[in-house]
Amino acid sequence: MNVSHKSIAAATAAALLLLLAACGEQEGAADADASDAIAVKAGDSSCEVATTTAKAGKLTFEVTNEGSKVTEFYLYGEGDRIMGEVENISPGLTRRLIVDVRRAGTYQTACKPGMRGEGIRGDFEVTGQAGAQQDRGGHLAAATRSYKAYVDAEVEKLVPRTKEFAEAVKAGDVERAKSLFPVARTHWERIEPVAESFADLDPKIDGREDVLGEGMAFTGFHRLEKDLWVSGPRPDSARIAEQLVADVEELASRTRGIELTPVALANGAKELLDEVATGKITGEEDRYSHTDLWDFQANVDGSKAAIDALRPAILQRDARLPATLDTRFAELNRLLDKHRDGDGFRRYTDLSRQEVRELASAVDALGEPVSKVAEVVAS
Ligand SMILES: [Cu+2]
Repeated sequence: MNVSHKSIAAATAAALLLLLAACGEQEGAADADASDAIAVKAGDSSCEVATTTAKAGKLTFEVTNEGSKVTEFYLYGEGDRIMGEVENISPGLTRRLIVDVRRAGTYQTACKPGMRGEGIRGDFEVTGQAGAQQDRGGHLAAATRSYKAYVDAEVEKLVPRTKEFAEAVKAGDVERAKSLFPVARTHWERIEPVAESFADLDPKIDGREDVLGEGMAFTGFHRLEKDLWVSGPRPDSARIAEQLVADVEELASRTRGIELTPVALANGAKELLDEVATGKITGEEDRYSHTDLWDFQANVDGSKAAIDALRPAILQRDARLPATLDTRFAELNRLLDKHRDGDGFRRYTDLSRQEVRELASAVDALGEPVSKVAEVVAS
C-alpha cells in the first residue's frame, strides 16, 4: 500500500532509513538544471508551487520541505490518478520529481505534510501538446511496450490467484487460504506503482487497519490476513473475499487502457524501493502473517522489470549506470535468497536485527542509482 496511508510511526522509521540515502539525493539535486525546475515550498499547512501553468512535456518539480513533518508531493490527473509522486521528504530536504505529462488539461498538485490525507491541493494547468521525445533506435518506445507487457502478465496472474485465495477463504479452509495469501499478493506487489495509481482502489485492496481514511471500511488483503491469522474466520469474511475479487477485477480492466511513459517506469522503479524501505523493512505490511519477505521480493522484482525494460535506453545515455544497477540488484537478491524457505520465505519476525540491517542497507544502496534513472531517461 502507498506510504501516504501508512502510520506516522512507519514514516518516522522510514525517515531514519532515508537519512542514509539523503546525501545521494542531494547530490542529484545540485547538478540539476535549476532553470526549468518548478520550485515547490512544502510547509506544514501550505504548498506553494512557483507556477501553476506549464507546457505539456517533461515537468520537473523541485520540492523543498520547509515544514516540521515528513512530507510528500503528488501530481494528480483526471479521476485522481497519480501521475507522479515523491515520498518521504524529511524536513529541510529537497527532492525532485520528473513527470512526463503528455496531455493538456487541469491537473492538481498536492503536498501531504505528515504523509496522509488528501493533501493541500492546487490546480495546475497544462497546455499544448508534448512533442515526441527524441528516441534514437526506438529504445524508449520499446521500454514502455515491454514493461506494459510485464504489467499485463502480472495482472493476468493476479486475478486468478486472488480468486483461488478468495475461494479458500469462503470455504473456510484456513490453512489453504494462508498458503495462497502471499502468492496472490506477489502479483499485486510487483506492479504496485501502477496498481496504486488508482487512488480509490488501493486502500480497498491493500489498506491497513490503522491508516485508513475516515469512514473507510477495513477491507481487502490485510483485513483477510487478520481474519486468518488473528481472529479466525468471521461472519463477513466471505463477503470481504468476494469484494476483493471484484476490486481486483476492476483494477485489471482499468490497467488495460493505461498509458505509460519511460519516466513513469523509472519513477515506478524507485517507488517500489521506497515501498520496501517504508513498509517491508519495518515488518508493517504483513503484520499478522509476517510474510513480508514475499512482498519485499515482489517489489524488487517489479523494480528490476522496469529497469530491465529501460536498460538499452539507459545505456545509450549513461554508459556506466547499468553496471551499477546490475551489481546492486544482484547484491539485494543475494541477501533475499538467504531467507528463502521452500517455495517462499522465512517469517519476517524470524530475522535477526543484523539481517534486517543488512537488507535495509542493500535497499538504500540500490535506491541511490535507481533514483538517477528518471533524470537519465528524460534527457
Ligand atoms: Cu502495499
